[in-house]
Amino acid sequence: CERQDGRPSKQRLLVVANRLPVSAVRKGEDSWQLEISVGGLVSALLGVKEFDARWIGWAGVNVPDEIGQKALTKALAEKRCIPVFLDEEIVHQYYNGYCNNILWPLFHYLGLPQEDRLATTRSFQSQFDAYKKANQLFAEVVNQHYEEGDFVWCHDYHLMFLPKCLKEYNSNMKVGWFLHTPFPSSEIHRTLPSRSELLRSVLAADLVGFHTYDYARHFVSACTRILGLEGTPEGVEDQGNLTRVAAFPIGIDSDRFIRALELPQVQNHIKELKERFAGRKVMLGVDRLDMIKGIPQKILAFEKFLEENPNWRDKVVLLQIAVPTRTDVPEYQKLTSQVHEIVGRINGRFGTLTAVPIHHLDRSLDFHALCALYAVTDVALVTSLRDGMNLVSYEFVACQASKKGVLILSEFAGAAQSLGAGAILVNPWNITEVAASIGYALNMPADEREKRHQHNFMHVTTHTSQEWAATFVRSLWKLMEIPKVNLSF
Ligand code: ADQ
Repeated sequence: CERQDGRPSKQRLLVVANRLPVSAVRKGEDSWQLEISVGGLVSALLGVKEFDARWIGWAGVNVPDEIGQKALTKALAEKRCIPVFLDEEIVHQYYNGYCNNILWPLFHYLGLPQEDRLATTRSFQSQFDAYKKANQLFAEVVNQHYEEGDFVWCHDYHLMFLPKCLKEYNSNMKVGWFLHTPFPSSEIHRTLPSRSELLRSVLAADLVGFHTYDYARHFVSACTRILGLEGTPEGVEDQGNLTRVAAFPIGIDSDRFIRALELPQVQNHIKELKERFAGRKVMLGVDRLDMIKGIPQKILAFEKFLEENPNWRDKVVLLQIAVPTRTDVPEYQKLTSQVHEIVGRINGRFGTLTAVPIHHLDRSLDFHALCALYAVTDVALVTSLRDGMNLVSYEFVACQASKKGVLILSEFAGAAQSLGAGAILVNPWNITEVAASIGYALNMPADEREKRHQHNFMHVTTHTSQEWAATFVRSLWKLMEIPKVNLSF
């Protein structure tokens, strides 16, 4: 499909992320079943209609044989996806090791698990080598599929080495890189043995994006302090080249949530939930079961609230939906048992023969059930210890047009910068403060709830995922008109 001037009508976009937006299950030697996985990044990019996008990433399975690889490649092509094949050892060292055991906790200010500290220090170099090797494999696949004029958009902390690898293949390639987690203070980043190599590699991109202005500022100051480069209002200057650095706050496809509330199956769910919890206020937590989400802290704050407010004990219920992730990692298994232990203790302490104060589910909910839950909630509790943005807070607001419930939100989630004026902001480490906020939220008068909700609803429905993706790609486009500024004379 071409325009009159001979150029294709839609800009081609190669989206590169560690995981593809589908999960693959092998059904036979040469047959695969694919399921779309729904998540923040997937729904954000599905909304980008003005680009001709293809997705490059790992399918999440080990496929050692050629027959399997060919069949999977063919099946994925129908979904406009291109696989990167990684063997088990690389996945172990790159994904479980360097990405999840080192970068993820570090970028969320959590440090390394105590007992792992020395072991990780010893294996650091081999994990970083695997990380670079994996990024190189991604680059090879991108290069094979790249056509002159394509934009390449790399995502997240798994692929910080990718911009450099891509530019080594082709210095004309237009490359953007976006981080979905926080970028920590330079004082944290400088503890990484590979600190300089990672920064220099990211700087090879033309455009570098973060959720908030603070994360962008931390990145620029890490480049200044660690690499001795100059930070400018537009970005970072490295060897005569200016790399643009900016904030692009992500959003959700709010219409999808608002429309879903009208569906009969969602309405039925809502009716059932209202009957089930009649006479009680509903508080809700929806999180991946991860240390960064502050689930134990949230539950302890709820316990404190019940302790201090006996009159509320049979009038409120906390529904905590926690989808397990990284279940093979001991630290995550420990977190699961810790949460179960606290929930059991509190239910034993405050439950009656007919009702318990906390319903904790270790699983994922389907989209319709999730919308119904959001709609019947009086108070949502998002108590992340750190969170790049946090889309759950946005999803809750989108589903609250009739109820106008209250959002209690961690000041350490990126969303605090956009929903702060409508939410009650808390320090999740301070359970006394969170408990007091629960009381405040449950007793909040209708006019204050209305005002706070309107503020957040306006933001969530106007700063959508589609806007986010389109703004990032348009900014990359603009840089094509103003080629990467060469400041050396
Ligand atoms: P996550 O850490 O996964 O994302 P979040 O932004 O809250 O966090 O997105 C989670 C998504 O998974 C939401 O769409 C939510 O509905 C869904 N989800 C979570 N628990 C669920 C459950 N039990 N059942 C069903 N669905 C569930 C990372 C960063 C965030 C950043 C996003 C996008 O850590 O800070 O906001 O990427 O950039």
